[in-house]
Amino acid sequence: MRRVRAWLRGDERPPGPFRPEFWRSPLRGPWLTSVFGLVLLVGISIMALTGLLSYAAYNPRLPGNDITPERGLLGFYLFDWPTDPVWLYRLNQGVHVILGLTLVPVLLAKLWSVIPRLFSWPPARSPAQLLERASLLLLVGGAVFQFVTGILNIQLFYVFPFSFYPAHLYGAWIFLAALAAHVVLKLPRVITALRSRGFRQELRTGLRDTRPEPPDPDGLVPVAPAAPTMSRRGALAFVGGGSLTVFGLSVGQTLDGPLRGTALLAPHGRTYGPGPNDFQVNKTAASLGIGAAETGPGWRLALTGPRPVRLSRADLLALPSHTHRLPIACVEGWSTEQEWTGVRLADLARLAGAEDGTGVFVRSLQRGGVFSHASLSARQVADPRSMLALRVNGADLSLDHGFPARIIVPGAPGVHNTKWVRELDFRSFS
Ligand SMILES: Nc1nc2c(c(=O)[nH]1)N[C@H]1C(S)=C(S)[C@@H](COP(=O)(O)O)O[C@H]1N2
Ligand SMILES: [Mo]
Repeated sequence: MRRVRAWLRGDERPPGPFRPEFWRSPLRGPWLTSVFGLVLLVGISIMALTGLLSYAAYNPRLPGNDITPERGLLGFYLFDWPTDPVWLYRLNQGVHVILGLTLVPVLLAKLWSVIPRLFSWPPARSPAQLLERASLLLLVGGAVFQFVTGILNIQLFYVFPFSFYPAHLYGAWIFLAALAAHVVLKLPRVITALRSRGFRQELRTGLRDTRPEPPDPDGLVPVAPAAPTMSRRGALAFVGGGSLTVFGLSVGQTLDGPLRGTALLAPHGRTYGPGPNDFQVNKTAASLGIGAAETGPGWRLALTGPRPVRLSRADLLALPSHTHRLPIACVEGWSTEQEWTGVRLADLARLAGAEDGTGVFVRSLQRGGVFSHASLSARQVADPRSMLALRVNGADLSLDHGFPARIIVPGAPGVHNTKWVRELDFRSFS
């Protein structure tokens, strides 16, 4: 009892990880932590930029597109997402997802390198210190939360009890605020630490000459270091090798083509359909209960506008058709480029009597869920490559790829390429 009181007063530390002697790795120290921290800072800055752009790409100001309508001020930077270059969203999302995966080993290494700080005792000596530690909770918790929700999402493994989009968006802002404070607070120490040892020199230092860094005020350097079993260069190679492995086994799902087969960590398997339709499927028709009944000869496309029209697939095939190679790029990081043939959205708008400059609200046969509808902007409708696709790679669309008709818009997120379209409702959004 007296023991516990002494711990609580801070006169004595509880045993185990709360004692500095517990942490013995001779590699821990401000230099190594700063190297990992710097890599993360650069990487996470790119993650933040691509993440916020990814949100803008949804054109969330258009009706029905936003999964986080209560975003308030956080939408301050939104802009009308362009259709050119067509690879913009593909690149953005590929970088966001693949870089995120690649940074995982670095994040783990960084957390490992500072873990003694988690057990510093007493937990706080002053209100200011308490505040600092609370901000670290947001920082570490925020980082772990963003990486875990992101990775679970690309695995389509929705085990968390909340919706991914708002969680990942609001989580990002909380994490970025904590990160900004952390960087401002730590920058002077990082600079000193990085100057304390030459990077090249460290890469030339083998196990035999590996010594602990000099004692530091933060207590990262062990007071009772064990003999090294790995050099700093070995630790960097280990973490870097882990990152390279993750990168090498995932990048193929973004690059597509022959490299698709190398994406062993990609969650979606490898074959998807017959012949020309053999490319990645997001959700299959069967999984949504869409079958021959509603997609068969009785299917009609409704064009809603000043002059409503109903068209069969044969009617659509008789209209002027256009063919373009365009990507489907999913928010989950995979992408694929295919040759699509169909009718221009702008032609369909004119057919429905819509004025120039109208957008379109697209409805799918699929009922319910965020995929059952999407708004496309006036700019997207006006692009001559935006189409209601009927065929792909010279064959009819397969049911899984959206037969009888689907949307293909250059540069749009995959989720706006609505499959199994039943209605195009041309409207002015401004
Ligand atoms: N109706 C409907 N359209 C949809 C989807 C869906 O689940 N339902 N998935 C979207 C998403 S998230 C992507 S990435 C693309 C994938 O198209 P694909 O399955 O033909 O490759 O379709 C989009 N269109
Ligand atoms: Mo997607």
